[in-house]
Amino acid sequence: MTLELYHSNWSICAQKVRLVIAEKGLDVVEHHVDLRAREQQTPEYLKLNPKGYVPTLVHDGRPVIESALICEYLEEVFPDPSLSPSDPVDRAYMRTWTRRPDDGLHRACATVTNAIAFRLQWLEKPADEIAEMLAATPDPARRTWRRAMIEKGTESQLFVNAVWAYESLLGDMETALQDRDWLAGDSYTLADVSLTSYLNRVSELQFQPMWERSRPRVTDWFDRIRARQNFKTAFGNYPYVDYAAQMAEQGRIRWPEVEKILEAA
Ligand SMILES: N[C@@H](CCC(=O)N[C@@H](CS)C(=O)NCC(=O)O)C(=O)O
Repeated sequence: MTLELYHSNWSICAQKVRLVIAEKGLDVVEHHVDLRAREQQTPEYLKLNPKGYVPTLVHDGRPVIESALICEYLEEVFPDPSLSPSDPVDRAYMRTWTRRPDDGLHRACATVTNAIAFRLQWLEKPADEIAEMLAATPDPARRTWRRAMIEKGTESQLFVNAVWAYESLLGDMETALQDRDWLAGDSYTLADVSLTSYLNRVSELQFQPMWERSRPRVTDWFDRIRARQNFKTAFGNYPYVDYAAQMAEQGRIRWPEVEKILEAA
């Protein structure tokens, strides 16, 4: 049996899958995909993942794509230790959390990250390189989003919407955690796995006041999440020091804008 993971250290979706791999103690052969060198767009990689994204899991030669589905797949094939409730209704409830990234949270996360920090990496490049990258983005919605990130950054309405999406998520989490330790019940499940990297990203941007000021349950949840061994493995063993420093520096500069957006919510 061979498990292979195509991933990148700083990819939110790859972090999610690494949490499951670490929790279940699985051995994987790793392939690091350099997203900045656009290795995800090579014909060989597109054969595995036609969307040109990381992560991709390959199990005995057969690819599984989409991080939420990869997590469910690993849960199904390697059920110990369990990361889902035994009751079907509880499992359905768990999935209301695991689908949240695909319901808009992932785009919100990419928006805050790019509008604040990663756009600066593009702005250092010559205009014709930016134009070439945009022209090579076939999906017009994605192309428009990329252009807005680079040209407008936090001035874009997309940034405002992304901050509100986070605010709404954190409110829902605080409510859910009123009467239980973990998002989908008394044990740690894929619901908790699914949201970890999304909160971690905004904490990399130094936006923890979004929960530390007024959401004690989320604060406690995130402290317990970070104390887990799988978090230390899935994040700690895969550093991205330069990007983390850029996110922290730029996030601190932009925090007053975020506060204004939150006041207007
Ligand atoms: N829905 C996909 C999203 C994957 C995704 O957006 N991956 C990003 C990194 S977190 C990526 O590979 N980006 C490369 C690109 O946009 O070219 C999943 O959950 O796996």
